[in-house]
Amino acid sequence: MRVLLISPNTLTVPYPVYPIGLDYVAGSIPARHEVRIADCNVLSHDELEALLAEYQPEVIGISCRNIDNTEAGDPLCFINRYKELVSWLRSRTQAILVCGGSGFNIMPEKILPDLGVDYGLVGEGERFGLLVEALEKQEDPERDPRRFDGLFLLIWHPYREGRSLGRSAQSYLPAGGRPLSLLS
Ligand code: B12
Repeated sequence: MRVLLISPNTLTVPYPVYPIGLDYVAGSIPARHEVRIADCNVLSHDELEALLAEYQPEVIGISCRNIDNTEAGDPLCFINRYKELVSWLRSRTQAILVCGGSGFNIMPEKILPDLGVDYGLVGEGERFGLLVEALEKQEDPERDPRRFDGLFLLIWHPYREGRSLGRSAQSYLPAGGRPLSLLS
């Protein structure tokens, strides 16, 4: 499959950071898939648009590293920017959208439905490759969620084509995992 991993983080305080988490996610994807990383620190909006048109990704992973800047004196929240990115991507691609990252992990049960992505992977992204393989085979990850569980949880909210399929988002608690309230 053609996979695009996007780091939308452009925060420059205290300095721009390399999206190293996406390297780990990329490394989990078997080599026969094609993977590209788009770091918005160095890629303009127009360049991202051109990349989408040329590459035609089938799966897009979005890294939500920061949900806010944790600055009491000058607070910034980035959730709306992620939402805008998701709707912009939806208007330009049919790709399956997957969210993850350290900011996302803080409250995935809130962020996932708010963004309206197709899947959210909670915890380490090294299981992303399993999800890509399942999607390629058109398997429904919901049928055997234990395959994707490590120490953490996999949750998803099956939105397609901008609409909810009417199913509730699911969460699964493997042994040793932390509890997460089910989405409604
Ligand atoms: C090191 C660090 C820093 C360093 C970064 C140094 C550098 N050159 O990279 C410094 C001190 C500069 C820093 C600054 C900031 N940080 Co900081 N930082 C961290 C820390 C401790 C580790 C980050 C890291 O590198 N992890 C290692 C990588 C490999 O892991 P990862 O990115 O999490 O990626 C994994 C998963 O998240 C997941 N994943 C990631 N992306 C994706 C995408 C998909 C699709 C999927 C499926 C999975 C996935 O898979 C990856 C592999 O397992 C985390 C806390 C933590 N323990 O995670 C905070 C943390 C990321 N920082 C945070 C914050 C807020 C900031 C600042 C805004 C603080 C500030 N006001 O200055 C700035 C922002 C900087 C910027 N420009 O963006 C918050 C973000 C959460 C939030 N509140 O929004 C965290 C989580 C701390 C916290 N608990 O509040 N930070």
